[in-house]
Amino acid sequence: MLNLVLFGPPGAGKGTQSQKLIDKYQLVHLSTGDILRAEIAAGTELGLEAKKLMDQGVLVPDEVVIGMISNKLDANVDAKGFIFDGFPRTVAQAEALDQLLTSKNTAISGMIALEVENEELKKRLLLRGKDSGRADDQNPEIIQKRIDEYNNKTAPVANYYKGQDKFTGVYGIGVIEEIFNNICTVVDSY
Ligand code: B4P
Repeated sequence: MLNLVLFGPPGAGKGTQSQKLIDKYQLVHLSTGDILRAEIAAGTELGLEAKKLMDQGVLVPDEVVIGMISNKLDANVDAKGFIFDGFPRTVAQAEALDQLLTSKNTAISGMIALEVENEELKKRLLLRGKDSGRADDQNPEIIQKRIDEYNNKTAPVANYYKGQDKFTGVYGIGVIEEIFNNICTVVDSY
């Protein structure tokens, strides 16, 4: 199985590149951000709780997102592989993901980290905020909070995969197609 973790700060291009990877490698896309937004749209209790946190730019509790991923893995037993987009975002989530995959006799093939400087991230998110309707993309202070959450809680996840010799960084500024080709070179080496 091909199981990819697509990693990077908010606005690095994870969602953008995931769509292209799904088409090329026929993987199931698991974006915790998308799953949470679907819960919000459906007005579930989980969605209402998540919305309060997401609108402030802070992470949703680990047990909530780990439970969501576990359900999605169970619902896709015949998948050729998965793209984990925006997950794991804490070391606890990374450990839980390893356990879930081990119980299914599979493992992460590798983490690909999109590397983009802060100023570019802010520019992209504010631009998307103009027509996405996403509250967390419209306010520079909330965007900064998301970047701070990333630096404090999520960046250490890279070391977790470096420790397993599964980490590769890819420069994430430039033409989307060229970044995609660089990612594919890494994927094809697994
Ligand atoms: P996410 O939905 O994961 O959102 P994100 O970090 O903003 O990244 P996204 O994938 O959407 O953006 P992309 O980089 O593709 O998370 C939102 C919130 O949900 C979090 O703040 C948190 O509260 C919660 N959450 C989600 N997962 C969680 C977890 N595991 N644990 C706890 N909480 C969790 O793209 C950004 C923009 O850049 C786009 O407009 C795109 O068009 C543009 N872009 C992409 N590539 C470009 C390029 N090369 N050049 C120019 N622009 C580009």
